[in-house]
Amino acid sequence: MGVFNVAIAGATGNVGREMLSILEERNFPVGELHLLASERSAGSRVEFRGQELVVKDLATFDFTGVQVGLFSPGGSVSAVHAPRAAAAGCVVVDNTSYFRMDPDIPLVVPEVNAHAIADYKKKGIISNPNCSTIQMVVALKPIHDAATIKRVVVSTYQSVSGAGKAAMDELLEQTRAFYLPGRDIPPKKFTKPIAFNLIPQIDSFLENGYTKEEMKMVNETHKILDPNIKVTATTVRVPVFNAHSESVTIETERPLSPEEARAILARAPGVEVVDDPATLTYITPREAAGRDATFVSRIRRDFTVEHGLQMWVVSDNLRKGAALNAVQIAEVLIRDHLS
Ligand code: NAP
Ligand code: 3JM
Repeated sequence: MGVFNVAIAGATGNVGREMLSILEERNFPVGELHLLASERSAGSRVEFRGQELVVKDLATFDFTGVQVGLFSPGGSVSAVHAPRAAAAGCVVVDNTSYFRMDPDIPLVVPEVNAHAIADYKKKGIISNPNCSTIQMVVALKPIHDAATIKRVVVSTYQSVSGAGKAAMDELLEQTRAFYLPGRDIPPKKFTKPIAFNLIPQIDSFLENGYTKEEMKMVNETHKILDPNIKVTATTVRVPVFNAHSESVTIETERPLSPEEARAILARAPGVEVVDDPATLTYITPREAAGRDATFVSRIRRDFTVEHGLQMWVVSDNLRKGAALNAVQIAEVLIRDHLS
């Protein structure tokens, strides 16, 4: 396999910077690397493999000769520039929600539906799912294969890094100000103070009473895993810097004991089971941050239904929830389609 010219749009952001680390760590066969952002940070310098690269303005960048685009510049920006890159022959892996439900654009988690990547040919764009969906479907897939999931009830505990770098600063500054009487840092990225608090709203509200983030989990799970699974979600922002946690309640058609589920999950790709109540062994977001796996703990029976399971699922939202999943998609793309 040769090398591929790569562009990262949104390279100065939380997801973009993680993309750079992951390309480096996984030794992705990068030829030329173009770092793109808004005109605000054009001209700034970012290091890759020990070399300083100058950030360029996405708005004026010509994608001719670039084979792979890793995009996370926000939905309205991808809406304009992902099709423009695709028209120049660059296959885009887009991290925003903008194209996810387009029937001609595959929505991919490689452990679950890598086969869908072949559909990139329709529009030259592949969508990366929402962070909360990705880690949930990685853990649901092996259980669905074994016992057919009928219904899922999920509540999330989502870290602030998922809302961008300014949101991380907001948590840090509000936390510091908490100890300095008279210094109040009003919310900007969030609707309410996030330090020493939690907020049961992520993204905007829809007419059905759910938030967009909640409906992303419902609709994206249908598209990636199975439209027959009933899903209801409550998504909550918590004062954690990195890694999302989820309480997932599952009802299956066939019986599956917690012991069987634990064994199935232990051999599932991308999953690490961390589960032994006797030794207080379970995962927390601080332990999952910076790691690649989707961690599953607290696997137990839900006694309120005939065939029910409960589990606790944690993963680094900037890695498996965004940049790592996108790079894994790009790895399959170059191996199976562009080589
Ligand atoms: P962030 O830390 O705020 O970074 C935003 C990035 O987008 C920066 O590089 C910024 O460049 C760039 N940008 C903003 N406006 C732009 C424009 N008009 N033209 C070109 N570049 C522009 O946010 P983030 O956490 O990295 O998230 C970025 C996007 O990725 C989100 O909006 C979301 O759609 C998506 N996302 C997806 C997931 C997922 O689950 N798949 C998770 C998190 C985020 P400057 O430095 O020039 O401002
Ligand atoms: C995660 O364009 C925007 O306003 C970005 C909003 C956003 C999204 C999204 O809808 O693309 C912020 C954080 C996501 C996402 O992954 O769905």
